[in-house]
Amino acid sequence: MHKQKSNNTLDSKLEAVSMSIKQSIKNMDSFTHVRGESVYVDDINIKQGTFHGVVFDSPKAHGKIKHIDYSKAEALEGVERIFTYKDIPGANQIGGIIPDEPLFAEDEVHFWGMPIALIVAKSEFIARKARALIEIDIEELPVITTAKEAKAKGSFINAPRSFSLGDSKKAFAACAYVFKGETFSNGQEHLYIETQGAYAEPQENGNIKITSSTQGPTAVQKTIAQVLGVAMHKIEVDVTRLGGGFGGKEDQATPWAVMAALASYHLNQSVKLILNRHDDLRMTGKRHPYESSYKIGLSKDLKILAYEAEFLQNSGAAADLSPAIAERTLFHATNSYYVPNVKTTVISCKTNLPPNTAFRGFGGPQGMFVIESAIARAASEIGVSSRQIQEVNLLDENDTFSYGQIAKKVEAKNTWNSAKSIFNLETLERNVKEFNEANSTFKKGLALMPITFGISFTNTPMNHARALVHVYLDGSIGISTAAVEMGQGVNTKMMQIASDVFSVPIEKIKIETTNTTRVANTSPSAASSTADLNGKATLMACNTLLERLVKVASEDLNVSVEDIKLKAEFVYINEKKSELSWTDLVSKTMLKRVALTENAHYATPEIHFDKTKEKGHPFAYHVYGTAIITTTVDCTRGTYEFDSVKIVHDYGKSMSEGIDLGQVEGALAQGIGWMTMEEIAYNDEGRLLSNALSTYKIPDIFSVPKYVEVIPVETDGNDMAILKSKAVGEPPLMYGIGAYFALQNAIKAFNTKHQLKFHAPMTPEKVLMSLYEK
Ligand code: LUZ
Ligand code: MOS
Repeated sequence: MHKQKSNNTLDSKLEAVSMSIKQSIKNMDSFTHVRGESVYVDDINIKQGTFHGVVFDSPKAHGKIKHIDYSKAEALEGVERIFTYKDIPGANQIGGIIPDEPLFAEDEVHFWGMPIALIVAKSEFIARKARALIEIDIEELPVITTAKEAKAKGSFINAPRSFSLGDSKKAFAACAYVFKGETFSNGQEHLYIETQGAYAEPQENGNIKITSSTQGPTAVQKTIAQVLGVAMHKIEVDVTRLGGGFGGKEDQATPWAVMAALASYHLNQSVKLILNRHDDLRMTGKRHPYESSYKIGLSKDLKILAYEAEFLQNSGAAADLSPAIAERTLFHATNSYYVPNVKTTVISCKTNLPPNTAFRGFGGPQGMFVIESAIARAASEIGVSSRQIQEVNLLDENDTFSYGQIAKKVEAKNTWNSAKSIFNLETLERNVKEFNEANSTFKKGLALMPITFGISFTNTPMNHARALVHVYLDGSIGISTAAVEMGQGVNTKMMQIASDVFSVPIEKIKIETTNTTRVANTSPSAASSTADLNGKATLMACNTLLERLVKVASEDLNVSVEDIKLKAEFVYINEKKSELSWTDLVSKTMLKRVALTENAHYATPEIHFDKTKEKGHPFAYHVYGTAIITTTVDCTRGTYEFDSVKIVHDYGKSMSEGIDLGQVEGALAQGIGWMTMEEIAYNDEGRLLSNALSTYKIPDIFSVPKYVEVIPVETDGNDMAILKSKAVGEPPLMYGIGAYFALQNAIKAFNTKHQLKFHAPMTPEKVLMSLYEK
């Protein structure tokens, strides 16, 4: 408690200091990135004698394994050994939330791409050749690929969850308008540039060190220990950085690390396992497709009085993180709107797809798409614009979310109104109208997209982190946290914090690899919370060290502690520079035998949630914003461009403006991709058809918006955010939802007979069909 307090006062002291570096700070990883020197798992210098693994996976989506013949593969020159479930000394189980997922299939397969065996050979090439020699006989069972089919057959992951507020049934009776409808949003491939992979090295006494491309080093450590049947302390997991994660490595980096560790355990040799792109696309889960239905009720003056929705989540063949993702869908089902009567239900449906998993937004985007669809439908039926309905229902201070949290420091109306005035919405709308009147083969559409996103792991116990800070004899600093750098710039933010506290340049600070022996029992880097949780812990550890150093300085200089400050690598007494430098102070502290190392633990205060009542205060705070998206559709071809995306975003008080802008731009492109072009396709047999970049289109330089402008909304910031700099990883992805509705508006301008569709992504093919539907 005491530490938390001093923490807050220091927060405000630091504000002035951080102003100076926040504008100019670059992502410190970019220096090695641009020179090609950044190290990923595949770049590690491997030990002599290292073996290479390739996974043998199921060629059918559902069935009983009748027979597997490994003999030809085993006989191939250079093949060392093939590992199956029979070689597992502990539990053949990797399920994180529910124990329903084997590492290797035993007698049944549940999805196309399900791992059955690991082939270990002298080279990856040989292992791959051996894989082609394995013969398998599967007796096929019925395949479920959609959530609706699963529901009809009673195939579920767990029990449904429901949130409710007020009395929706009663409220519908009092509504002037009531509309019902259905929506679909498809999955999304993470397409991290670095594919899944791990490198396991045996140590003495049966210990194993694993370098993994994971967002969750502890999940990897814990699961390896469980599968090998050994204590966690025998397993060390180390992460330098990831070439992208996006949620795809929160849980699903684990199996490959476990396989490498298992082979290394048996062979007492180093084993490297990196999925190639094809294998990665086929074997790993993606964003969950959702089939949903809604019922929305409005008053004469367009107030949403009641909203009901049922979300069918296509969870895939095992739970993975699906229950947590389903929960976040409910948390964000009403997006930025206050709805007094709500009843939402989510059902995790078990299908024969690879287990779907975390993806930036974590079920939130799927929930928001449904209420935005309901609003668009209502607007079209009533004969008003969506904007009119959105605007009168925006969340206000002290409104209650359906999960019981009271909205505080709400910026929904502020960002909305700021976006309207700063970007001159009237002019933008007039331009669209005039363009559409003057052009018959090209049409423009415009949509507004407000966002409200809750920050914290919805599972309260996960909201904690630790930092281990060393000040070395020469005044340089080393920091270890649970934060995994995956391109989001978290390491740079950690450096900024230490640089602020000690007033030393960034060059004196090193962020160490994320390693389970230095920082243990960690939550994954996820939920947009990594900088907040690990940053707060880093701040606490640095503050404690600072207190100690200042005390030594006060004794040495014979002045009181209150008069001392560290500034630009010198001790200042009452704002006047003394002779005592940072380096001298550090060595004096050492000579006095005062500790120059500190470990701090941070746990988000105030948050709680009661899953039996489905009420509580799960989020430290919310992030708000509003985007205005304009598109031009080529009505001959059905192709489109996004002319501009203009955003007013709630950064709080950004501590790293360039990094945060990068997060907004990247998330926006990813959200637009999900809504408009990325089309995952499985055939009825459960085989992934979009299994290469030739059949799966992600946003490129030609398809990103021609113009993106992001204006920070002026706020006081929030003390629960690190240095008042709000979480920025996930929230802006949901601006992309506006792209879908901008396209519908352009289509409507061309074809008045067009019936609104809520079936994402809105690919050029679908646009073309809509343009000419009768
Ligand atoms: N991961 C998780 C997340 O385990 N819990 C969450 O609430 C969450 N939210 C967003 C992204 N990842
Ligand atoms: Mo996540 S979707 O790993 O924050």
